[in-house]
Formats: sequence, C-alpha cells, structure tokens
Amino acid sequence: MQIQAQAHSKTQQAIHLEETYGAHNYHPVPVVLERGDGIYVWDVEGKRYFDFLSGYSAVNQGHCHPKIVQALIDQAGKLTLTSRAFHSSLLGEYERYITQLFGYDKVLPMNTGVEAVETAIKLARRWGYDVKGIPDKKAKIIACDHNFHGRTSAVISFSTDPSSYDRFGPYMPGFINIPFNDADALKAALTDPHVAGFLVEPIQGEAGVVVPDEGYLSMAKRHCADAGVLFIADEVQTGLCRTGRMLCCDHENVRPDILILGKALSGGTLPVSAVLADDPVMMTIHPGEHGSTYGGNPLACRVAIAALEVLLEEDLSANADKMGRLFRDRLKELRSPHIGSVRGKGLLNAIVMTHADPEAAWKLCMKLKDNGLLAKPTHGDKIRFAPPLVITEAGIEESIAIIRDSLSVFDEDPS
Ligand code: IF1
Repeated sequence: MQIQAQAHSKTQQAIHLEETYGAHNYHPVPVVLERGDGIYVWDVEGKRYFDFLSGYSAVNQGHCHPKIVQALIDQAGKLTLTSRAFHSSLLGEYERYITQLFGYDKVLPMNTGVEAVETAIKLARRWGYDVKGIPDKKAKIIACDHNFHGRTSAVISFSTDPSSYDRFGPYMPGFINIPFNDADALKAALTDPHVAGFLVEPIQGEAGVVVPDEGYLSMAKRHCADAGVLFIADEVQTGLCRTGRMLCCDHENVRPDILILGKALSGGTLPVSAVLADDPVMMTIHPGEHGSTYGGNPLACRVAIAALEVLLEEDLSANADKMGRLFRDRLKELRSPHIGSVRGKGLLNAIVMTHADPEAAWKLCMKLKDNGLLAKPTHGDKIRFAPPLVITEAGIEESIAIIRDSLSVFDEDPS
C-alpha cells in the first residue's frame, strides 16, 4: 500500500508543481512521463504506454532514435549556435541536402512550425507585390475553415476556432476563409486579383484528421496555377512520412509552390522547421529582411539531416502506409457501436465517437491510459491515433486489443 501511495504521490507531486508554477494553457492527460524509446513512453511510476500521439507527429522516427540522438550529442559538444551573422560548416550542407531531397531551389530554415507558416505568408505576400504586381499592402492569402497553422497573432487571425482567436484581437487583415475540400469556393476566391497564396493543410489534423476528397489537392494546385496564386502546403503535421508518403501532397503528385515542414524534421529532439520554394519566390526576400536567432543553427542542421536520413533508411513512409491500413482495418473490424467513423491516411488516423455522452472521447482516453495507451481527444468527439512510424504489426495488434478492451468502459457506464 505504501509503495502504491508513494508512486501516486510522485505523479501528483509533478502535476502539482506544473499547476502551481506553470501557466494553465493546457489540459493534459493526467500522466507524468519521464522516458521514451521508440513507440513507448514510461511515466514516473515506471508504467509503460504506447504513445499514440507522437508529440503531435514530431516523433515520427520513434522516441530518442539512436541515430538522431547521437547526431545531437556529437554536435552539441562541437558548435550549437553561430547566429546567421556568420556562416557555419553545416548550414550549406543541410540546405543542399534538404533542397535536393524535396526538389526545390532554396530553403529558409526556421525553428517552430508557426514560424515557418509566418515565413511562408511573408514570402507569398512579398512575391505578390514584387512579382505578381499586387498593390502594396493589398495582398490576400486564402485559408480554410477549421484550419490549424499555429498560435501567433497573425496566424490566429484566420483561425475559425474561438479557442484559438477569441479575445486575442485585433486581428491581422489580408486573409480570406473558405470551406475546406470545396472546389467551387476556392475557384471563386481565386478570382480576386489581390490573392497571393492559398494556404492549406493537405489533411486537417487538429480539425480531427479531415481527409479531403481524392483530387482536391491537384484541383487546388491547378486552379492556383491558372490564377497566378501560390499553392502553399502546410505539411508540418502531415509531412515526413506520416500519411504513408514522404509528403501528403505526394498522394496526388502535387508539388507545392511553398512547402512548410516542421515537427519530425528533428525527430522530436528540438524545434526545427523549414520553408522550401524555388528562386522566383525565395529570392524576393533580401538580406536583413527576415530570419531568427536560432534559424539554421548547426545543431538543428546536424539533427535534421539525421532525422531525414532515418525516414529514408527505414522506409518509414512505406511502413506508415502498411501499418495505417492494418490499423484502420482492425478498428473497423471492432464494429463498436461507439465508433462512428474511422478516417485517415498512413499513421495519421482518428475515430469519431458516436456515444451520447459529450465526455465519451475523454473517458475512453482515460481508460486507454489505464490500459497502457496514450491518446488525446481533439475537438470533443474525435480521438487522434498517431503512433511513431516505426510501429510494427505486433504493436498495431496489441494496441487494437487495448482499444477494444477499453471500449468496455461504456458497457460499465450506463449513460
Ligand atoms: C499546440 C494542435 C496539432 C500544425 C500545423 C503548424 C503548426 C502545427 C498543421 C504549428 C502545430 C501542434 C501545436 C500544439 C498541438 C499541435 C496540434 F492540436 F495544436 F493543432 F498537431 F494538431 N501547422 N500543431 O499542426 O507548429 O508552432 O507548434 O511548432 O499548440 O498545442 P508549432
């Protein structure tokens, strides 16, 4: 009893510290993690869990991947930051590697995903003025309803989620919202001659893994090209093998004019993001007009090369595709009355709960936690399931068994 109580106090103690000294800007699942390895994480009590959130797709390569950690360790003792006031021995190497890997002329290295989104917005506007000839300060960017592109004041200006924008105004002008997956709405918005770019998640992650109709992305790219508008793909969450291809846009052979990457670009070790584009777009920004202290730092460069190499060496897009199909098939085979729909691509999946209880998704996640699997609801009735892409068939089968057993929580609960 004493050991159990002691273990409980370790978890409670850690949570108490966060509640006492930390901003209350999250409502985490009540688990305190202290170790990760591959598809697993362990809490302070030594309990092991399948991680089905993967740091919101930042840990595609698995927790603490040895090759990525070794790159981090080796570089950390050599040179971590020069600032861009000087060149570094790794930046050019990294820039060549990532631009040749994705097939673009140039990359602009940043840190967080939202910084890369902001960079893409500035690039599109600058291109709009200097190349397309939009009158100064009149450029517009089209974005989709139910988008999630980050939490800066500019980016929440085109959010349609009150929890992202409410009482954070005034908002930045120059954005047009249209429904996602609606070709006619996009075509209509593209008739505005002041539109410089169309910013879209190839699959809307936070909205609950909303997959557009087959052909939507290629239609969008085609109409953007016809209208002289940049197609900007935010692949921060969908990119880097998560959906079963290196990029989610690859499913439709769509080449974005501006490609935004983040999260798994460092394998979950430190914030690394990138914006890729060809010279006509990228060269509109001149020295001293954009950047950041840590953007392109040698530590990030070394880690990002290792993170990308792991994706290729372990063919994680093929594994994500295969394991994702198995996962969705097994979920559907459960034929649970509480699962309304299963959707996703590769290992970016979600279920929509149909239970009458509005807290059903949360209750299921609590039961999943008790049974050794970590996931978190998104927007009330949806649960995202996104394990590291290194998961095997055995891991999928074991996780499905946990999900199956956890659904019994609704049998116990009469509501
Ligand atoms: C949180 C959500 C996911 C993103 C896309 C840009 C960014 C994100 C498509 C910004 C970030 C993170 C933010 C994190 C939780 C997570 C998230 F729930 F917030 F919406 F994944 F769906 N584009 N998504 O998904 O990247 O600046 O965070 O590095 O804010 O709690 P960032």
